[in-house]
Amino acid sequence: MRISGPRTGEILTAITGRETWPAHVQMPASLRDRTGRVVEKAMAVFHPAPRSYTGEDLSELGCHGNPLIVDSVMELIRGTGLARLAEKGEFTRRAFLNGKIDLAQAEGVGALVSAGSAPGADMARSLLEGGLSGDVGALADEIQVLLSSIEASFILDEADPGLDSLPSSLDALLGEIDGLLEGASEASRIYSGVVTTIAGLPNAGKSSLFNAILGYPRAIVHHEGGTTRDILRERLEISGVDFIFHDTAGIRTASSGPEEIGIQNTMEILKKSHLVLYVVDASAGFSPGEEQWLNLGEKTLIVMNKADLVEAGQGDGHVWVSAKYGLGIEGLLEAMTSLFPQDLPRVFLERHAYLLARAREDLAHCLESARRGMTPDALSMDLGAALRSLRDITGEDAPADLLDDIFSRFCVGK
Ligand SMILES: Nc1nc2c(ncn2[C@@H]2O[C@H](COP(=O)(O)OP(=O)(O)O)[C@@H](O)[C@H]2O)c(=O)[nH]1
Ligand SMILES: [Mg+2]
Repeated sequence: MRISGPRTGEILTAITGRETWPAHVQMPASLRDRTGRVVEKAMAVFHPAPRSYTGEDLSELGCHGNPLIVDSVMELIRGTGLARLAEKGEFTRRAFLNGKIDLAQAEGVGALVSAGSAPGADMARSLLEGGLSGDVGALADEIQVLLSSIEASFILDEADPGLDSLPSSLDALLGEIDGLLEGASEASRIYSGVVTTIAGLPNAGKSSLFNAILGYPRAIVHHEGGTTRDILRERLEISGVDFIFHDTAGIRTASSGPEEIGIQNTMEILKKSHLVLYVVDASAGFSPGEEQWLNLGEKTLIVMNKADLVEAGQGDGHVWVSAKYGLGIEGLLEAMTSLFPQDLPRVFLERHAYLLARAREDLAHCLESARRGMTPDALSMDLGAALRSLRDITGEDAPADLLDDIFSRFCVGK
């Protein structure tokens, strides 16, 4: 557990009896209550300001993980009357307010804690280490240079506003932002895990495909329609992307009882899906009216199953497999992973993507205005707006309610 704030040293002394603490050195410490009883033998380290996570005096106590012991140590600290429980994200918020990290990096801390996949954790770590902040800072600096030369020309008539080279500079900036935004929406899926639903008519072979992908018989397969009613869920990492597979009840309208409820559940999960594997029995082909079930998720791959029973269609844009005989599964997995970027993008949080897109809009508007020969005044307004959006990413002058919103999603102790 961590203690931070100007009175950290006093608290440490009160609970350990030790008067002086060497900086950044871990020491064994007996934590005692007021009667002198040892509550816990802990390891303690004192980080004096400013070389600490929060930038203030900070101490870390390592104690045994048993919640009973943790509670009694917390009680001991609270009993000094010098401390209170931290709010959600308060350590990181203080680190931000004391200039140890910028807002994007602070968001990286939160993202790291709640990442739903291994690549998600990698993206969060890069954010925390300042990857995006560096890119955004460089963009902002470039815009600031353009803006400064235009603004200088307002004051000094002879100063060159640099309008000749402005369009090419703006072009380059737009390209850089496009590069950052590339794959951003897929990245947010990769971060949390790709919600993938296997859907199709009864008996298309959905459960067989689910089993073939997982590599073991997870779901019951039966020649009778309506076998699968509950949604089965399994996570599998394929080429660095976490897919969360759902095997569902076959969709058909003429159904009742538990099967009908199963189908309602299927519709719900379909609408929440990032990827739908829509399975068709190739020996039967598409049924009339089946198109309405396609494209309910964000992306859809049509999987023609039972390829062993028919001549495979060539170049029809569908993926052909035989789930029963495990044929074509590799190709399907490749088709799935190719829908997601292989190099992890820098931008995976909505707020960053939104602000970058806004900056892009202002720069594009500026470029158009420059080409139409608009006044430097109009150009500087666009550049100023773009700059503000970029500065919002790293949180310069961030309003308190934005900080509340961001840090309230953290857990206590971060
Ligand atoms: N010939 C053939 N039969 C298959 C294939 N995949 C599934 N089946 C059969 O189709 C029937 C329905 O399969 P199932 O996976 O339960 O379909 P679901 O209702 O869509 O989940 C079962 O009898 C399976 O053995 C395949 O690739 N080839
Ligand atoms: Mg099934």
